[in-house]
Amino acid sequence: TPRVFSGIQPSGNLTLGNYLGALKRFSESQKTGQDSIFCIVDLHAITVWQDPDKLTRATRELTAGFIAAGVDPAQSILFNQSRVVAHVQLAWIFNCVARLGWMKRMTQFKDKAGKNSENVSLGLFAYPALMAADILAYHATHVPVGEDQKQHVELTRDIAIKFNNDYGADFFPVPEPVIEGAATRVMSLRDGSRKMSKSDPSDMARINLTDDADAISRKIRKAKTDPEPLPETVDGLTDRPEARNLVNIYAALSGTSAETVLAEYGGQQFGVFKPALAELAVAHLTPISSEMSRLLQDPAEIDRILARGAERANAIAAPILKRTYEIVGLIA
Ligand code: AQP
Repeated sequence: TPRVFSGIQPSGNLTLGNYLGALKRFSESQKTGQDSIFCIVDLHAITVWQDPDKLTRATRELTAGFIAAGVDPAQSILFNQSRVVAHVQLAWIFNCVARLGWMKRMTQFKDKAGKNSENVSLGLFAYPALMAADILAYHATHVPVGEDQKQHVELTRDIAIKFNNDYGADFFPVPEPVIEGAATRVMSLRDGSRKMSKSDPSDMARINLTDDADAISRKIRKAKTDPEPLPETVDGLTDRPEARNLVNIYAALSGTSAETVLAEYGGQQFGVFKPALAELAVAHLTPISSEMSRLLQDPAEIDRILARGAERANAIAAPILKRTYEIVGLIA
């Protein structure tokens, strides 16, 4: 049976990229009635040092973000990763299955480590093995993610296949990345060649889900663009990364395609398009941010939601972990 798993790190402010690439699609996949598990991956977040109080706060904020974006914790399972021990236990097994060479090819590690790779945490390097454990601990089959996570899901597939081969067991399903929609890779508002990211030092580069209407409008108005009007067709967006990004954001927010957006705005100046985009983004995002603030007024309730989610998650993962140990020959 199909089962969806996906996670988001509580590593800062949720961005429009996280919303369009992940959250919005999670609530859509839930509507199809699929069995879905959503995880706040706090153990991934600490691969880069996090202030402890901020991490706790970001975990609750992200929980509120999931719910405000439409994930129903009574239907889907919503919990924080560190609460379910199977993730780390399975990650160790996968550290022993994955090869060093596979890890060295991960572009996210190379991007995040930069030139200083001797000095980053071992956890940052091993991150994809933990991510494989997150997914496979539930025998998940579908992983909705943004484009940036595709390589990690492919590594998860390699780990599942190698484990099954190494132990002659047809045990782990080989999961599929699900990357669809108009905005699978939302780019920075300041630089069309870099993805919009929670941890970008420039706040003007991203729209945060908690931004108010003024901030959203200002960031869109100041977004980097070229001086040309919008093209009539999507072919005209080639080599215009900033224009393409804004058109894709408009398409994703309005649930249409870039073609449809250009049918309306092709030939128009950014002076016309940007205010329309700002209005659309404000209409879409401000109800989410006010619902988040409302939920955050009761942190104890958020903690109860996470605790219940973790119990349900553990009930699925614990037997899968036990069977994995037996397959490996560990006395479980
Ligand atoms: N710019 C983006 N466009 C589309 N999808 C995106 N995602 C992230 N950025 C974009 C998707 O959001 C989900 C959660 O991502 P994550 O928290 O696991 O970490 P990330 O991919 O590394 O995202 P960030 O925002 O850039 O975080 P930091 O700055 O902490 O590294 C994933 O499904 C991801 O694809």
